[in-house]
Amino acid sequence: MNNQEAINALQMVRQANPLVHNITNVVVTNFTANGLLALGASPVMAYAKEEVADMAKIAGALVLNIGTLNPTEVEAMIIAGKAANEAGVPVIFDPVGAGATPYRTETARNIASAVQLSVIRGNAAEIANTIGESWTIKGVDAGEGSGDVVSLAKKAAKQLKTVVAITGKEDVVTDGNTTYIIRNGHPLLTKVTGTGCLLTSVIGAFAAVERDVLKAAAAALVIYGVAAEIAAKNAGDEGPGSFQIAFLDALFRVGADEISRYGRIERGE
Ligand code: ATP
Ligand code: TZP
Ligand code: MG
Ligand code: MG
Repeated sequence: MNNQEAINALQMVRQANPLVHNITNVVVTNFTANGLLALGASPVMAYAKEEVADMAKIAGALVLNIGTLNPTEVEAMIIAGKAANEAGVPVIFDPVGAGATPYRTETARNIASAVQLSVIRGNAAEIANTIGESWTIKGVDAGEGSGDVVSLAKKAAKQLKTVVAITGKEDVVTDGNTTYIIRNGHPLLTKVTGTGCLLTSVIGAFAAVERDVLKAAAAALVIYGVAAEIAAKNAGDEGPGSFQIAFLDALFRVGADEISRYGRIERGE
């Protein structure tokens, strides 16, 4: 995986304009739809258990996000996830806040066992808690944890048989055998709610067009991080509000030139 392959994947997203079915949280719905549109994908949010299977089957990817979970929605997520599995549609999971409450932790584990995931993306605490490791978490933000994030990601990938992306200042993505470290992004991403959730949906857009899900996830991480760096340059001094808008613009404009110049993706151990 290198910058050129990430550029190729971005071109595929923009050409194919894949439908990304999101069952996500109420905080980030609008930002997620706008971010996917800016990137070049086609978002749809559909939640009713009566329609989620039909929508998931025709989508390029299904994104499940438990940020503001409730039992009705969780039931719909599992119906959608199983339908996507049957239709060969990749399922991307964001276990928002796993570890913060027992209900969230149990739900994250239930979804990960009921549905074959293609990618799970979260902070270190969320991934750790989803696989039964302890790691402290405060609400939906990663707490202090000890331990090696690369080892945690590999362990989760093997246990859940999926690609795992753990994000933070640096991002780690692995299928349990091959690992990449991505050193892009900007601290202002931590001051805009939903930037993690949108990233999970952006991984969905890439997984819809690139069958190698490890490459798809790595491409999404590097492009997202480069877009954040561009946005910070254009509007960062103003603060999170201007950054949020500049970031949507950067997802729309980011291209081969910036990715080859600023992309920092490395093979890990
Ligand atoms: P958390 O709740 O822990 O913030 P999250 O779900 O919001 O988790 P993040 O880990 O914040 O997800 O990842 C979202 C994006 O922000 C990723 O592209 C990541 O690389 C980037 N990011 C997070 N922290 C930093 C940082 N300190 N510096 C640069 N980029 C960052
Ligand atoms: N509360 C429940 S979901 C949510 C909040 C604040 C959004 C979390 O978004 P992200 O992308 O993890 O920062
Ligand atoms: Mg964050
Ligand atoms: Mg999150």
